[in-house]
Amino acid sequence: MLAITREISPAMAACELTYLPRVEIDIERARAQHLEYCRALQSLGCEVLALPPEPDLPDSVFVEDTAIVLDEVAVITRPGAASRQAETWAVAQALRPYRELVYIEAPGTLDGGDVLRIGKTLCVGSSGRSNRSGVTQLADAVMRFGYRVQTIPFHGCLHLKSAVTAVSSDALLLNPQWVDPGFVHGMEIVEVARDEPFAANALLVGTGVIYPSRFEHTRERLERRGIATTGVDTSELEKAEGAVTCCSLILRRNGN
Ligand code: CIR
Repeated sequence: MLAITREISPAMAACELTYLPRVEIDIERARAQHLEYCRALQSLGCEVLALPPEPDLPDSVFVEDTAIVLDEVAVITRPGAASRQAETWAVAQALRPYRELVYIEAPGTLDGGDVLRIGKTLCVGSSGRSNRSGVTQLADAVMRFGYRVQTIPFHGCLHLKSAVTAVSSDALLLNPQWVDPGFVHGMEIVEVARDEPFAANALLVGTGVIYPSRFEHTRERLERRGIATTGVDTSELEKAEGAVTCCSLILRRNGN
Protein backbone atom coordinates (compact mmCIF):
# COMPACT_ATOMS: atom_id res chain seq x y z
CA MET A 1 0.00 0.00 0.00
CA LEU A 2 1.08 3.52 -0.75
CA ALA A 3 -0.10 6.42 1.40
CA ILE A 4 0.14 9.88 -0.13
CA THR A 5 0.37 12.61 2.50
CA ARG A 6 1.39 16.24 2.50
CA GLU A 7 3.26 18.07 5.21
CA ILE A 8 1.55 20.72 7.32
CA SER A 9 1.41 24.12 5.61
CA PRO A 10 3.07 26.97 7.53
CA ALA A 11 -0.15 28.91 6.70
CA MET A 12 -2.43 26.37 8.41
CA ALA A 13 -3.73 29.02 10.84
CA ALA A 14 -5.67 30.49 7.89
CA CYS A 15 -7.53 27.20 7.27
CA GLU A 16 -11.19 27.01 6.25
CA LEU A 17 -13.57 26.61 9.20
CA THR A 18 -17.28 25.82 8.97
CA TYR A 19 -18.52 24.41 12.26
CA LEU A 20 -15.71 25.31 14.66
CA PRO A 21 -14.56 28.68 16.00
CA ARG A 22 -11.00 29.70 15.09
CA VAL A 23 -8.51 28.92 17.84
CA GLU A 24 -4.75 29.11 17.76
CA ILE A 25 -3.02 26.13 16.14
CA ASP A 26 0.40 25.17 17.42
CA ILE A 27 2.12 24.47 14.09
CA GLU A 28 5.10 22.68 15.60
CA ARG A 29 2.79 20.41 17.55
CA ALA A 30 0.69 19.85 14.43
CA ARG A 31 3.86 18.79 12.58
CA ALA A 32 4.79 16.37 15.36
CA GLN A 33 1.28 14.89 15.32
CA HIS A 34 1.40 14.56 11.56
CA LEU A 35 4.72 12.74 11.81
CA GLU A 36 3.22 10.36 14.37
CA TYR A 37 0.33 9.79 11.97
CA CYS A 38 2.76 8.97 9.12
CA ARG A 39 4.55 6.50 11.41
CA ALA A 40 1.21 4.87 12.20
CA LEU A 41 0.60 4.47 8.46
CA GLN A 42 4.02 2.82 8.12
CA SER A 43 3.38 0.53 11.06
CA LEU A 44 0.26 -0.73 9.26
CA GLY A 45 2.18 -1.54 6.10
CA CYS A 46 2.10 1.65 4.04
CA GLU A 47 4.97 3.24 2.23
CA VAL A 48 4.46 6.96 2.80
CA LEU A 49 4.92 9.36 -0.10
CA ALA A 50 5.05 12.76 1.62
CA LEU A 51 4.50 15.74 -0.64
CA PRO A 52 6.29 18.95 0.35
CA PRO A 53 4.40 21.62 2.30
CA GLU A 54 2.49 24.31 0.39
CA PRO A 55 3.08 27.73 1.99
CA ASP A 56 0.11 29.29 0.13
CA LEU A 57 -2.41 26.50 0.70
CA PRO A 58 -3.46 26.44 4.39
CA ASP A 59 -5.55 23.24 4.20
CA SER A 60 -3.25 21.26 1.93
CA VAL A 61 -2.38 18.65 4.58
CA PHE A 62 -5.91 17.32 4.06
CA VAL A 63 -5.12 15.46 0.84
CA GLU A 64 -8.17 13.21 1.13
CA ASP A 65 -10.34 15.98 -0.27
CA THR A 66 -8.39 16.24 -3.52
CA ALA A 67 -8.97 12.79 -5.02
CA ILE A 68 -11.10 9.66 -4.92
CA VAL A 69 -8.70 6.79 -5.55
CA LEU A 70 -10.20 3.49 -6.64
CA ASP A 71 -8.35 0.39 -7.82
CA GLU A 72 -9.19 1.25 -11.44
CA VAL A 73 -9.07 5.05 -11.63
CA ALA A 74 -8.40 8.21 -9.62
CA VAL A 75 -10.94 11.02 -9.80
CA ILE A 76 -9.25 14.35 -9.14
CA THR A 77 -11.80 16.51 -7.36
CA ARG A 78 -12.62 20.19 -7.53
CA PRO A 79 -12.87 21.09 -3.82
CA GLY A 80 -15.91 23.05 -2.74
CA ALA A 81 -13.87 25.73 -0.93
CA ALA A 82 -12.30 28.04 -3.54
CA SER A 83 -9.19 28.44 -1.35
CA ARG A 84 -8.55 24.70 -1.73
CA GLN A 85 -8.91 24.23 -5.47
CA ALA A 86 -5.20 24.68 -6.23
CA GLU A 87 -4.40 21.74 -3.93
CA THR A 88 -5.27 19.17 -6.55
CA TRP A 89 -2.40 19.83 -8.95
CA ALA A 90 0.44 18.26 -6.94
CA VAL A 91 -1.73 15.35 -5.84
CA ALA A 92 -2.65 14.59 -9.45
CA GLN A 93 1.07 14.54 -10.36
CA ALA A 94 1.73 12.11 -7.50
CA LEU A 95 -1.10 9.81 -8.58
CA ARG A 96 -0.34 9.86 -12.31
CA PRO A 97 2.18 6.94 -12.23
CA TYR A 98 -0.36 4.71 -10.51
CA ARG A 99 -3.78 5.44 -11.98
CA GLU A 100 -5.68 6.74 -14.95
CA LEU A 101 -6.84 10.23 -13.92
CA VAL A 102 -10.27 11.76 -14.47
CA TYR A 103 -11.01 15.34 -13.44
CA ILE A 104 -14.13 16.93 -11.94
CA GLU A 105 -14.72 20.11 -13.97
CA ALA A 106 -16.54 23.38 -13.16
CA PRO A 107 -19.29 23.94 -12.18
CA GLY A 108 -18.90 20.66 -10.30
CA THR A 109 -17.45 20.60 -6.80
CA LEU A 110 -16.59 17.52 -4.78
CA ASP A 111 -14.58 16.94 -1.59
CA GLY A 112 -13.10 13.49 -1.05
CA GLY A 113 -14.17 13.70 2.59
CA ASP A 114 -17.74 13.33 1.36
CA VAL A 115 -17.10 10.04 -0.43
CA LEU A 116 -17.38 6.78 1.50
CA ARG A 117 -16.79 3.61 -0.51
CA ILE A 118 -18.73 0.55 0.57
CA GLY A 119 -17.81 -2.23 -1.87
CA LYS A 120 -18.90 -1.06 -5.29
CA THR A 121 -21.07 1.76 -3.93
CA LEU A 122 -19.75 5.27 -3.50
CA CYS A 123 -21.85 7.02 -0.86
CA VAL A 124 -21.56 10.77 -1.37
CA GLY A 125 -22.66 13.16 1.35
CA SER A 126 -24.83 16.10 0.35
CA SER A 127 -22.68 18.80 1.90
CA GLY A 128 -21.91 22.45 1.28
CA ARG A 129 -18.74 21.24 -0.46
CA SER A 130 -20.04 18.67 -2.96
CA ASN A 131 -22.70 19.78 -5.45
CA ARG A 132 -24.98 17.93 -7.81
CA SER A 133 -22.74 18.45 -10.85
CA GLY A 134 -19.76 17.07 -8.94
CA VAL A 135 -21.72 13.98 -7.90
CA THR A 136 -23.01 13.41 -11.45
CA GLN A 137 -19.49 13.74 -12.90
CA LEU A 138 -18.21 11.26 -10.31
CA ALA A 139 -20.96 8.79 -11.22
CA ASP A 140 -20.15 9.14 -14.94
CA ALA A 141 -16.43 8.58 -14.27
CA VAL A 142 -16.81 5.39 -12.26
CA MET A 143 -19.85 3.76 -13.88
CA ARG A 144 -17.73 1.90 -16.45
CA PHE A 145 -15.90 0.14 -13.61
CA GLY A 146 -19.14 -1.11 -12.10
CA TYR A 147 -19.52 1.44 -9.28
CA ARG A 148 -22.78 3.12 -8.38
CA VAL A 149 -23.10 6.44 -6.62
CA GLN A 150 -25.64 7.06 -3.88
CA THR A 151 -26.29 10.48 -2.35
CA ILE A 152 -26.54 10.48 1.46
CA PRO A 153 -28.07 13.36 3.46
CA PHE A 154 -26.35 14.33 6.70
CA HIS A 155 -26.08 17.41 8.88
CA GLY A 156 -24.12 18.92 11.77
CA CYS A 157 -20.60 18.30 10.45
CA LEU A 158 -18.35 19.21 7.53
CA HIS A 159 -18.10 16.00 5.51
CA LEU A 160 -19.94 12.69 5.33
CA LYS A 161 -16.83 10.98 6.69
CA SER A 162 -16.97 13.18 9.80
CA ALA A 163 -20.18 11.24 10.51
CA VAL A 164 -19.45 7.71 9.25
CA THR A 165 -16.38 5.69 8.23
CA ALA A 166 -15.48 2.04 7.68
CA VAL A 167 -13.66 0.25 10.50
CA SER A 168 -13.52 -3.21 8.89
CA SER A 169 -14.76 -4.89 5.73
CA ASP A 170 -18.15 -5.38 7.37
CA ALA A 171 -18.51 -2.65 10.00
CA LEU A 172 -19.07 1.10 9.98
CA LEU A 173 -18.47 3.56 12.80
CA LEU A 174 -21.28 6.13 12.81
CA ASN A 175 -22.69 9.11 14.67
CA PRO A 176 -26.50 8.69 14.46
CA GLN A 177 -27.01 12.36 15.44
CA TRP A 178 -25.38 13.43 12.16
CA VAL A 179 -26.34 10.71 9.67
CA ASP A 180 -29.30 8.34 9.58
CA PRO A 181 -27.96 4.76 9.44
CA GLY A 182 -30.90 3.73 7.20
CA PHE A 183 -28.68 3.79 4.10
CA VAL A 184 -26.51 0.95 5.47
CA HIS A 185 -27.38 -2.61 4.47
CA GLY A 186 -25.63 -5.82 5.45
CA MET A 187 -22.97 -4.18 7.64
CA GLU A 188 -22.60 -3.96 11.36
CA ILE A 189 -22.92 -0.44 12.77
CA VAL A 190 -20.86 0.70 15.73
CA GLU A 191 -22.24 3.94 17.16
CA VAL A 192 -19.93 6.53 18.68
CA ALA A 193 -20.26 7.12 22.42
CA ARG A 194 -22.79 9.90 23.03
CA ASP A 195 -20.20 12.10 24.74
CA GLU A 196 -17.85 11.81 21.71
CA PRO A 197 -19.70 13.26 18.70
CA PHE A 198 -16.51 13.77 16.68
CA ALA A 199 -15.41 10.15 17.12
CA ALA A 200 -16.80 8.67 13.89
CA ASN A 201 -13.76 9.42 11.75
CA ALA A 202 -11.48 6.36 11.74
CA LEU A 203 -8.96 5.38 9.08
CA LEU A 204 -9.03 1.75 7.98
CA VAL A 205 -5.63 0.65 6.66
CA GLY A 206 -5.68 -2.99 5.61
CA THR A 207 -7.15 -4.62 8.70
CA GLY A 208 -5.86 -2.00 11.15
CA VAL A 209 -7.50 1.26 12.16
CA ILE A 210 -5.76 4.57 12.89
CA TYR A 211 -7.82 6.34 15.50
CA PRO A 212 -7.62 9.46 17.72
CA SER A 213 -6.64 8.25 21.20
CA ARG A 214 -8.72 10.88 22.96
CA PHE A 215 -12.03 9.20 22.02
CA GLU A 216 -11.57 6.60 24.75
CA HIS A 217 -15.19 5.51 25.09
CA THR A 218 -15.71 4.89 21.40
CA ARG A 219 -12.30 3.26 21.16
CA GLU A 220 -13.37 0.80 23.87
CA ARG A 221 -16.46 -0.04 21.82
CA LEU A 222 -14.28 -0.80 18.80
CA GLU A 223 -11.79 -2.88 20.75
CA ARG A 224 -14.65 -4.85 22.36
CA ARG A 225 -15.75 -5.83 18.85
CA GLY A 226 -12.24 -7.06 18.04
CA ILE A 227 -11.29 -3.99 15.99
CA ALA A 228 -7.69 -3.14 16.87
CA THR A 229 -6.83 0.55 16.83
CA THR A 230 -3.52 2.39 16.55
CA GLY A 231 -3.94 5.55 18.62
CA VAL A 232 -2.73 8.97 17.45
CA ASP A 233 -3.04 12.47 18.87
CA THR A 234 -4.88 14.76 16.43
CA SER A 235 -5.65 17.75 18.66
CA GLU A 236 -4.09 20.38 16.37
CA LEU A 237 -5.50 18.90 13.15
CA GLU A 238 -8.93 18.89 14.78
CA LYS A 239 -8.70 22.67 15.28
CA ALA A 240 -8.61 22.92 11.47
CA GLU A 241 -11.66 20.59 11.27
CA GLY A 242 -9.49 17.72 10.12
CA ALA A 243 -9.17 14.19 11.44
CA VAL A 244 -7.55 10.90 10.49
CA THR A 245 -9.04 10.05 7.09
CA CYS A 246 -8.33 13.55 5.76
CA CYS A 247 -4.56 13.35 5.93
CA SER A 248 -3.86 10.56 3.45
CA LEU A 249 -4.84 8.89 0.21
CA ILE A 250 -4.22 5.17 0.43
CA LEU A 251 -3.90 3.04 -2.65
CA ARG A 252 -2.71 -0.32 -3.76
CA ARG A 253 0.20 0.37 -6.08
CA ASN A 254 -0.90 -1.92 -8.86
CA GLY A 255 -4.61 -1.22 -8.91
CA ASN A 256 -6.36 -4.43 -9.84
C1 CIR B 1 -11.67 22.44 5.35
O1 CIR B 1 -12.55 23.11 5.87
O2 CIR B 1 -11.71 22.15 4.15
C2 CIR B 1 -10.49 22.03 6.17
N1 CIR B 1 -10.22 23.03 7.16
C3 CIR B 1 -10.72 20.69 6.81
C4 CIR B 1 -10.84 19.58 5.81
C5 CIR B 1 -10.94 18.25 6.47
N2 CIR B 1 -11.04 17.24 5.49
C6 CIR B 1 -11.77 16.13 5.63
O3 CIR B 1 -12.48 15.96 6.60
N3 CIR B 1 -11.76 15.27 4.62
